[in-house]
Amino acid sequence: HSTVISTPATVSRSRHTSTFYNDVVQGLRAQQKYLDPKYFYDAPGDVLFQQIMQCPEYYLTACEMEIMQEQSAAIAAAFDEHASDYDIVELGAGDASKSVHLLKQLLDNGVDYTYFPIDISGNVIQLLEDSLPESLPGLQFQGLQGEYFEMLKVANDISPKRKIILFMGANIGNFTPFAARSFCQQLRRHMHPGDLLLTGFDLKKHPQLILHAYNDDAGITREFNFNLLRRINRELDGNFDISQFEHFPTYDPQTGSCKSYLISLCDQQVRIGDNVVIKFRENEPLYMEISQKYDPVEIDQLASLGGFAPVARFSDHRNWFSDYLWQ
Ligand code: AVJ
Repeated sequence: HSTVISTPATVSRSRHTSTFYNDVVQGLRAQQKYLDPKYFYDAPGDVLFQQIMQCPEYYLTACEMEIMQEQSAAIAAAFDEHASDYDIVELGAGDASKSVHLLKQLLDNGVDYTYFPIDISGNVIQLLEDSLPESLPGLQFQGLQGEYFEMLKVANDISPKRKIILFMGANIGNFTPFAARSFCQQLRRHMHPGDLLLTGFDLKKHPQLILHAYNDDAGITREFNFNLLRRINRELDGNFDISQFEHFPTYDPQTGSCKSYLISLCDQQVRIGDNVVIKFRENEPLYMEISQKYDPVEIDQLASLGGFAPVARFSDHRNWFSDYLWQ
């Protein structure tokens, strides 16, 4: 059991015509320069993100881990109350270190399901394929490497059962509230009657706590951001000089928008491959990522605008993080 299903080779073409290349060039040529945070997750990026999740400042992982460890029985009961004969699909599964508790609970309950972890990182999916047989003996699973909706269709083609979709780790925070709304609407269109969605939200809390989570003292989050520039240098033949950029995380407590930037420290030119030269002005920001924070009212609004009805909510003891079950 070790075949990862991934996007057909026609989609990832040679160096200068890949979607990665096109997205990077489009973002760097924009009036307000930006990069897509999904590209953080190459092999070194995966390692750095693992380290972020272990940072004392990055409370999100510990919060959701607590929810999964202590409330898996309640979550499984909610699944069975609102769905029957289902599989589990996880969008952005990562190392699945939180969801394994829930998966184990379902196995213990005798639920007959297949687990479909979906991730943009082929590296992550391969690691899961290698580790799951040991961590969860008897689990039926199929790793899917690629984009969420494309791979959700693949999961539905493989198995006709209803799907319970896990979208944990506050991954939804990587969308602006506007984009989160259209993501939820799109996701709902890819779901069938009787499917459920369990999604994790990082909640608004003291702004300093939030800012610190994205500005850890060891500088791992900074390295995580710089790694994307290094990836561009490596994979797209770029020549970013990392020492000429500064990591600048921000949090706006009013809107809940936590954004990180890399600030150009001087007027400079960056070359990508043979054909592209990007000019940066001194102090010009390169927008790297949003990690949106929500309050419960905003989450209920998002559910209803997305076409979902809230079913249950599971929170950690400090009420810093919630996993919502929607139908
Ligand atoms: C994986 C998107 C949930 O936004 O908190 C962590 C990524 N970036 N530190 C987040 C991230 C910087 C993370 N998500």
